[in-house]
Order: sequence, then C-alpha cells, then structure tokens
Amino acid sequence: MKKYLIVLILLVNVFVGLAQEKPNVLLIMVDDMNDWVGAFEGNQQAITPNIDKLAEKSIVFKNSYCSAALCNPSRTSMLTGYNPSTTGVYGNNEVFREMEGFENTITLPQYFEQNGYSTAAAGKIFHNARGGKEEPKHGSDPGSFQVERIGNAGTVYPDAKYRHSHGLNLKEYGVKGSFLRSFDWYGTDTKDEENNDWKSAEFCADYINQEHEKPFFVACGIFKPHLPWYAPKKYFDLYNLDEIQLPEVLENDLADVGRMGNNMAKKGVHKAVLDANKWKEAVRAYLANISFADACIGELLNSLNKSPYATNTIVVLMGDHGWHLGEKEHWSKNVLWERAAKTPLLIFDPRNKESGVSTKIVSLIDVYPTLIDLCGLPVKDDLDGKSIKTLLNNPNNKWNEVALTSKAVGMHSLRSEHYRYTVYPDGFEELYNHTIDPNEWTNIANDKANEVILQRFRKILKKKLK
Ligand SMILES: [Ca+2]
Ligand SMILES: [Ca+2]
Repeated sequence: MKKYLIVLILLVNVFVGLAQEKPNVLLIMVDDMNDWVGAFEGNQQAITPNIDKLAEKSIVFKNSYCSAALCNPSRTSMLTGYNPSTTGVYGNNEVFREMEGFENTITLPQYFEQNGYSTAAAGKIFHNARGGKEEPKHGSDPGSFQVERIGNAGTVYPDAKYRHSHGLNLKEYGVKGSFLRSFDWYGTDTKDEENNDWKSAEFCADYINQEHEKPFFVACGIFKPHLPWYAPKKYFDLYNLDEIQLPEVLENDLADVGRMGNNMAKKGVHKAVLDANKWKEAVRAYLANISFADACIGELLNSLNKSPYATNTIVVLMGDHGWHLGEKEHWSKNVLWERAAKTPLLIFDPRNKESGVSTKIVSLIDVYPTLIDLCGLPVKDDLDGKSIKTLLNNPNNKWNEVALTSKAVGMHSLRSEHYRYTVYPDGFEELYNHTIDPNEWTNIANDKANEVILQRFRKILKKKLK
C-alpha cells in the first residue's frame, strides 16, 4: 500500500510540474545609461519614477558591471554569454558571427526559442551584428528573434537651426569622429509617441498583449540616453538648470593613470564644455534623456501590468554600460573606470517573495545563465557567466565573484568588493580601494604594500582570460 502511495505522490508531482508554465521574459536594455537612476542612487537628482517603481518589487543590483564599456562588445557579450576575450569582439566593428568558431553561436533569445519560447524584439538589442555593412545597422542578428521591429535612431531630430545650439566648437578642441556631430542636446517640440523609443515600447506592449500559446521572450531596446540628447522638452523642464549638481571631480585626476589611461579620456570635450560654461547644461540633458527613457519604460510596464501576463513575466532591466560626464576629464564611455563599467541591473521575478538591494558584484555576463536558471531551461555549460539566482533568493547570500570589463587584448579591468584593478597592454596598472576611494581618485598600484593584492588580481585575470 505504502509503495502505491509513493508512486501516486510522484506521479502527482510530475503532472503538477508539467502543468506549471514556464515564466515569460521581458528584457529591457537601455543604451548608455549609467547609475543616474533613482533606485541606483548614482545621482540624487535623477527623476525616474517608473524604473524606481519596478525596482521596489525587484532585486536591484547596485554593483553590476558590463563586460565592455561600449555598445557592440557589451551587447555581444551579454547576448552570447561569452566574454570579449572569448569571442575577440572588443570593438563596434567586429561581428561575432564572423569570428572563427562563433558562426553558429546560440544567442540568448535563440536558446529560449530552442526551448519552446516565442521571441520578439524592438529597438536596439544587438548593436551591429551585420557589421554596419547593411541597413539596418542596429537591432538585428538574423535568426535571433522570430519577430522584430528594427529601429535605429532614437528620437525625432530638431530642425537643423536648433542643432548644436549649445555653441560648442569641438573641432577647435581637437575632438574628432562621430562625437563632433552627436555631442548635442535639445529639448524638442515633439510628443512622446512620435519618438522611436516610445514606438519600440509600444511594439513590445502590443506583442505582450497578444494571445500567447507558448511562453514568450521579448526584448525592448531603448536608445536614450544615447547621444544625441534630443528628447521632448518637458523632460528637460523637469530639471532646474541653476540647481543642477555637477559630478564630484578631482583636479589633475589623470596624473596617476599612465599614458594609455590619459589617451582614453576625451579631454578635448571636457575643456570645450568647461570653457563654454556648459557643464550643467550637459548634465541636465543627460538626466532629461534618462527621464524620457524612463517614461518609455513606464509605458511598457504599465501595459504589461494590465495584461494577463503580469503575474508570470520576469522583467530584467539593464544598461549596456555607464557614462562619464566630466569625471576624469572624460565624456562618454569606452574606458575602464568605475563610472563607465558600472551600469544598472535589476530583476523582477513575480514568483519571488524577496525584494531589495544586493551590493554583491555581478556582471551582465551573468544574465544569460541566470535567465536559463530562472526559467528552468537546460543548463548551457559553455557560458562564461554564472547564475545569480542565489542572490534573488537572498540578496545578501554568500557571493565572492569578481567582474571583468575589457577594452582590448591586454586591456582589462577587474572589480572586486573592495578594489578595482586595471592593466594596460604596456603593463601599466591601476589599483583603487573602493572602501575609501569610491571615485577612483588615487591609484595605489605603485604602493609596495599592495603587492599581494596586485598579485591576487593578476592571478584572477589570468584565470578569467583562460
Ligand atoms: Ca551603449
Ligand atoms: Ca587620480
């Protein structure tokens, strides 16, 4: 009798297991968004009510880092699950499918499709999977999504006469390349819904609100606060220019970062901004564009919450990397310091009773294995990251990981709980003690007392690069 009872209980468990549907996934990726978001506390002035509301019921990862502080390598890494040092994709021009051995990579959405999900995307998810040789440049890796709305530019451009109305003459300051054109801001006379990010949010909202037979994986790429900072004027008006607080900076901060570190910083832009007294304006423009991104995200989340899928959809929100606004005389990204390497990550799992903040060190490379884990898909054992599910169960669980951010071969940075270690191809090293120096002002790599710490980081890096 007892035997039969055990068999019966086992069978019931199997049927209950089969009947439980897999959760859906909504992944929101915000381009160039640093931690100037209310819930992430990188800037107290930031007005981001929609992300903050989502954060309240999520696990917020306040120490989350990208694999590379640039669109293509960061996104490639997150979506393939491989570090830049694994694929060789460090810049914006490489295409992972053209790298030897990675032609048939199963990307994150493809893995979900293989495991019974419908997939869709809108806006910029992949950066440049077609190598920029074909239009559309952004948003697509052929085969990654079943349904896709590809959109490139972020917003409606103002009339030509209003462009570069900030009056900066960047050329005079030795600034070159696309920055000359794109480093601009203006509060446009446009409605939210005329802007591309809003359309991407609407597309994803409409997709979610269809009837779904299979669980879905939908990715929404929000292009703002990527340059140029054109957003509807009402988002600029949220911030009083006179009250804008500037980032804390140290004079001659670059004195101890070496030749290559100095070369990374866009010092010309910083000088131009200072000379024209436009620092506050630029900071306000970035904040305004984050607020606009937040409004688009709110539109999408409100729609999800009203849908039949509100209670079985995991929401993951992230940036692709951070952004400097004058710290270390640098503007933009693509450097190995904290402000560029750190980017928001939060995960809302409606099944999770926990919410709160985790200060453990996590990386966007962990998103792929984490989502597999949360959705109960088979383990994919060739990924470089690690599931952070244990931190969703308890944000303070034991966790001793170190995040790797890379810029080029031989140019890497590691972030542990207390330190940032960076090495350049010429062997120059930086070491910052975050316990007492959160702005990374003082490079202590030269201090003989830190040799043991340096040796430990050199060893970790070697292991990470395999
Ligand atoms: Ca980006
Ligand atoms: Ca310094």
